[in-house]
Amino acid sequence: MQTIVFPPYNTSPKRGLSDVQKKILKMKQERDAVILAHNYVCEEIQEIADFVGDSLGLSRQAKSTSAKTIAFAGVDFMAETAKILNPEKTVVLPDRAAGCSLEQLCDPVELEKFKRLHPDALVISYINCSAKVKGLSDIICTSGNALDIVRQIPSNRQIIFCPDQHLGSWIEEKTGRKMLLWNGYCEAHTLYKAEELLELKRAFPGAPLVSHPECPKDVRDVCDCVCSTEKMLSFCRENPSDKFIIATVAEMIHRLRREIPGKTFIAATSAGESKLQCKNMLMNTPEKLLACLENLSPQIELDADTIEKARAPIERMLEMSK
Ligand code: CIZ
Repeated sequence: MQTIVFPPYNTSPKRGLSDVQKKILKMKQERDAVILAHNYVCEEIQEIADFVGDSLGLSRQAKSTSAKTIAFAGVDFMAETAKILNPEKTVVLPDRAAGCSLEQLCDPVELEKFKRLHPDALVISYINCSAKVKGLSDIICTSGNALDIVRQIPSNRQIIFCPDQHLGSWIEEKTGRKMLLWNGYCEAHTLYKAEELLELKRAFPGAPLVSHPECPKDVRDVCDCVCSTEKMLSFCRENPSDKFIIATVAEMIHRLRREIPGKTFIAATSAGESKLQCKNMLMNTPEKLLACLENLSPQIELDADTIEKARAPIERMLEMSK
């Protein structure tokens, strides 16, 4: 087994910014832009972003920014969410092809048909879905607030949960609530094998194994903590261990190291690789971020009707997770 161990972060001496990072910061001023970056993008972008976080934190930042332009380093549904919350602003994404398997596995036409079979059910959708699917939903959630949101729904109300079957089954386990689950999955997190993770635990005795709820149940069952990326920070900060095995997209470790510099993080292996990668998040390179700021392209464009329909369930999520 070949794995990557990220030793404690060395905060001093700090290496200087690269030329492209400096150019991005200059162009950001010229464009009156804010750079929002997801926890899963590369370290070079995380280092210079105005805010690095999960979809919930990023949505809150997108809603409150006064900048004219939002440069979103992440995948398309995240940048779309920023646009839905700020239709008057310019929202750019470094690579328009950066999508998400969960989004692709939930076709709005199919969801509409399914809703017709269960007309009284409430639709809660994971934020990893298209703007059209958001528009067909009653409430959006993230992995960080999903438990909280589901617990607020009256127990006699049927829930359709889409698109992630694994996040859905984790919510069922934690809340004791049965839901109608869509059958989507994250093509990255489903690459983990429970056996490989158990082998890592044996190789690093005493290091808690932390995974994301997008992992399948047999994988989650061998973990010490299952939580959203944001909660991984508080778990690793508060837990007395000085070493953790992290089973989510490996770029998450950059943020963990920066914010918890005294500890060591081990990237969990997946399908014969030394770490888990998300091919869509990897499309966010510093060069493409610079180009999208320079050209104000590619931009997120959504029609007014899609924005209006998708906005209400996102706002509902923000209200329910204050
Ligand atoms: O909510 C998000 O941003 C995702 C995709 C994962 C997480 O747990 O932060």
